[in-house]
Amino acid sequence: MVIETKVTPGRRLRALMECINDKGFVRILETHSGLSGIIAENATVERDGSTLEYDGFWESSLTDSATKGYPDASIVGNDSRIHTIDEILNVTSKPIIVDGDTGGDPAQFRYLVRHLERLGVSAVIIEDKVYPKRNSLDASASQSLEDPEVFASKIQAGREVRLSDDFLVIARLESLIAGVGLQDALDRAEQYIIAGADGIMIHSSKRDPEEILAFAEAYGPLCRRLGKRPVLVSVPTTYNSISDTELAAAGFNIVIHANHMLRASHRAMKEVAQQILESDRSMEADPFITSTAEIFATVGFDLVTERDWKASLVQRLSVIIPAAGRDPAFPDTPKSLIQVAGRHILDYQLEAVRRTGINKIVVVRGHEGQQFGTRYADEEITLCENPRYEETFDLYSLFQAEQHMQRGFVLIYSDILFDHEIVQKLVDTGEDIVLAMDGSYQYHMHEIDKRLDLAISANRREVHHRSLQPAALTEISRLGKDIDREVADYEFVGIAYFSEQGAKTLLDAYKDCQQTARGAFHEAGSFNMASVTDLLQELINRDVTVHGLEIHKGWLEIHNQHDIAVAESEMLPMAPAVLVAD
Ligand code: SPV
Ligand code: MG
Repeated sequence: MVIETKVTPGRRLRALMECINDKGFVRILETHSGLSGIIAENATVERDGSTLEYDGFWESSLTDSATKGYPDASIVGNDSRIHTIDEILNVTSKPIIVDGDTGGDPAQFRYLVRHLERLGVSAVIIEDKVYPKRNSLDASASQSLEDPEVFASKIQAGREVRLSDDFLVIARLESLIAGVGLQDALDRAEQYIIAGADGIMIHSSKRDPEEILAFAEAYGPLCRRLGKRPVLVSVPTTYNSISDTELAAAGFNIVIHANHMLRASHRAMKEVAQQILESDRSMEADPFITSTAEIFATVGFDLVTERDWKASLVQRLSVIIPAAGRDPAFPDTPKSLIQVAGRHILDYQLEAVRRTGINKIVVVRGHEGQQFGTRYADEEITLCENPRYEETFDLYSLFQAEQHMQRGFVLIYSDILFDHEIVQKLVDTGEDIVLAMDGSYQYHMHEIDKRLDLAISANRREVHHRSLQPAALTEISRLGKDIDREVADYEFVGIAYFSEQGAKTLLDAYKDCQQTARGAFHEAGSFNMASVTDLLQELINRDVTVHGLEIHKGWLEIHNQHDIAVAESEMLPMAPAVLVAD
């Protein structure tokens, strides 16, 4: 809801008439602010197995004025009204009907119509009274009717200036309010319909619906005579014993509950203001007021804080790239510095990582470490050293960056190209240890006889079949190169996220194993020669949950010249870091 609400002005504008054509009648609720709009938009009731809701909103002159503390007497100007309308539009998606008062003079009305149509308002209703008008529900107010010809020309002016027929110009008859009777209302209706009115609103301040029902009854034959039937509108404020369903059955297409949200809040505010004074504190008012948490949720504050939290989480993270090892396929260069389309793999990695918002990037160098030279000194990466790269493996390299792990980190192998979204998705899971897992490895051509980092999922069956979920989270039960390709569910992509807690768990296990591990360590001959996957298997064995996030495509491992050729061919038409491998 709220900022997540997505509708274009044109789509919203058309939705009112589409809904009337679809259902025959629409139920409209008054709103006077963004908050009342959100509440009206989301109100639902279950009845007879279906969900009832409002089809749109009424932006009332009475309640817009009252919200500002003003009487409804043409005092609040159009600019202010439009400001309120815009507030409501901004946080809702349903159609809005605007109470245009008398519309002002034809020139003013033209500008109003243009503005409302551009905003995505579906209809404006103007009343045939003389400016400045007085609210219709006050029996003591003088109600001077406009000359019907003058009013009809105003309707025409509004229709001429609108850009599409979807925007409705509705004429409101005040004959019954002014006490000049049904026949005057019918005569005026005829004149306004001939002038092109898209709808007729018949207003009444009687407690009994009799006179508007009499109008509705005469409206059918009148329209048949005129050969068209503009939509018929009712505002049952005083005659509210009649139901919406009964009004629809009588021929009304739009039923407007015109001021109830404001009146409800007025009563509630008055009572609570009184209560606090009486109790000398606010505690007694608590049962009558909404919790701040619900207000936050209603206006989408929780989404703001959630995003803040995620953003700050990402900003605190480091990326650690162990790049100390020697790859026999590229004996003369650190893997990070392998060239793909004229740039180092590390360049692509830095670019992708920075797109996630992570600024702290740590590279652990070893073999041919001097080649990093000064090239990356200015690039704000931190270099760590693994001088024992010949007698150790990637786990040892990773922990040479131990001081950069504390606030959580992302591990990225030095020989992969990847889409930055993979990193973002891992962090977004909110889990402590999450590995990016490719579920499509079985379908890949692996021309080299490389031993892949494979994984078995504890619940693969549940995530295997087709799913609307763009990314499925699973629990890893086994990880390593010795897993039979036939039984493996995934290939580990070489990107893993460790939250602050996840990093601590990993670090504790590492320290522990450093003290206790003797001889072979999982798939490695010794703890020194262990891979990160060996320590992750150790965690799994210690009942730590290691999650896998299933991804498809978006990464490529550079293992030989063929991989480089594939990467280069895919990059040609694309931005360098947006690589999609298959
Ligand atoms: C409004 O809501 O401002 C209206 C309807 O114009 S009524 O108050 O009944 O006149
Ligand atoms: Mg009004």
